[in-house]
Amino acid sequence: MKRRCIVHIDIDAFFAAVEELLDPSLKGKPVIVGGLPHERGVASTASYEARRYGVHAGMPLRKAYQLCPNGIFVRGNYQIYKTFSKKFFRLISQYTPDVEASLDEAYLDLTRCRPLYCSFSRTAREIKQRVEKELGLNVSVGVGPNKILAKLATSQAKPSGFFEIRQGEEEAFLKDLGIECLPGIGPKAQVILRMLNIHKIKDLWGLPRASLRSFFGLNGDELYLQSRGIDSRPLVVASIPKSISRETTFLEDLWDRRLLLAHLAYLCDRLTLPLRKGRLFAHIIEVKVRYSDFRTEARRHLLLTPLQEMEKIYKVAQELFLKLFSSSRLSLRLVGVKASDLVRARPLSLFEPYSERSERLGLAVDEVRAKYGFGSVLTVREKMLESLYSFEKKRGYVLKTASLTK
Ligand code: DCP
Ligand code: CA
Repeated sequence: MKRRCIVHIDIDAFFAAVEELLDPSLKGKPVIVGGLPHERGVASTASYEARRYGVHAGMPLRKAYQLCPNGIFVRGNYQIYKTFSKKFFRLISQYTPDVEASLDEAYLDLTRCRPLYCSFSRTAREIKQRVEKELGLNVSVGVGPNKILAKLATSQAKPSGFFEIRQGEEEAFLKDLGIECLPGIGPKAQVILRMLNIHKIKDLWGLPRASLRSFFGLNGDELYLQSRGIDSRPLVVASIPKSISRETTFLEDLWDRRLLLAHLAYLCDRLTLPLRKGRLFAHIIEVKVRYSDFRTEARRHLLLTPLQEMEKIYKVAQELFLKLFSSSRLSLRLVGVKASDLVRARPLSLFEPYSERSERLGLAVDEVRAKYGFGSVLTVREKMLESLYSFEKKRGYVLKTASLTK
């Protein structure tokens, strides 16, 4: 099988590093996040300076205070950490669609993107530099042919370093690492193995697979492979939703075509927000209406080139809507729009000139809205809703039943 290129990237002392970024006077000091010294509870993390005193995540705050009375204790703010985490994910996702991420660490599989990069090492280093520059946080990066080796490489790189395991170096890298480095070895397994005089990974190589299985059951098999740096697990990539839809029931049945289209435009606008966020494009746009007699009808359009842009999706939706609306003499109770058959990347069209303009426009609008609220950028058509709904700068128009389904 072709050697894979997995990059593992982990933010150093994440919560503490964010606190230092927010308050630079904390830089270089022992920072402990999770609560004040006299409070119940445990430390979420500690800066590397505080770790020198023996403080670590999960330690009761009182104990942390005993070890490090000069420490700066902060309660922390999860919402802020989450914002950094999202930015982190966005940035690294630019390098490959194959990303498995949790709060402050991620695996990137660059294998499929080989044609894009002349050197995986150089790209991995570039990712590290960009994250550090754009987030303002130090990260450690490990590169290897699978998840376990990449992660072990990162632990060698900590803090703030870069470590790559090249082809043929696996054995030399593993042999002198302590057995506690392997994720499959918890405290209990450590006790058993140490009794057998097994302390380093190379000591494990002498044990037959059957013995490991007799000690640890199925985990024994796992250990056998892990200790040899063998790991064929694929990345667990965030799944793509089946569809995203937005619909609303009107305050009272509506007949005015211009107002109906204003609703439709607004729903399309709300719909494209999660599309851009998830870097998704829709192959199918569907419009649904419910007439005043409660009959519901829908029409869909299959697109050859999947769409993400608000103006283009609205155009399709408007056409579908008008077909439904003009075929009935009834007023409407509800209108909705749905995007489905979602894909992560848009194939380039042979017949249209390639342009990122409209995508960039969408992202720019998102940025303004992130700063000034959803209602800060609206089209003239959407603004017609002013006559019906209350308006909040942060959320935009407050529809009666702005339902959200994914
Ligand atoms: N965390 C927590 N409780 C724990 C462990 C971690 O709340 N018991 C939070 C705080 C950490 C964040 O998760 O900042 C990331 O966890 P890590 O294990 O990656 O630890 P750090 O990023 O703090 O340090 P480092 O990765 O440099 O060792
Ligand atoms: Ca971390």
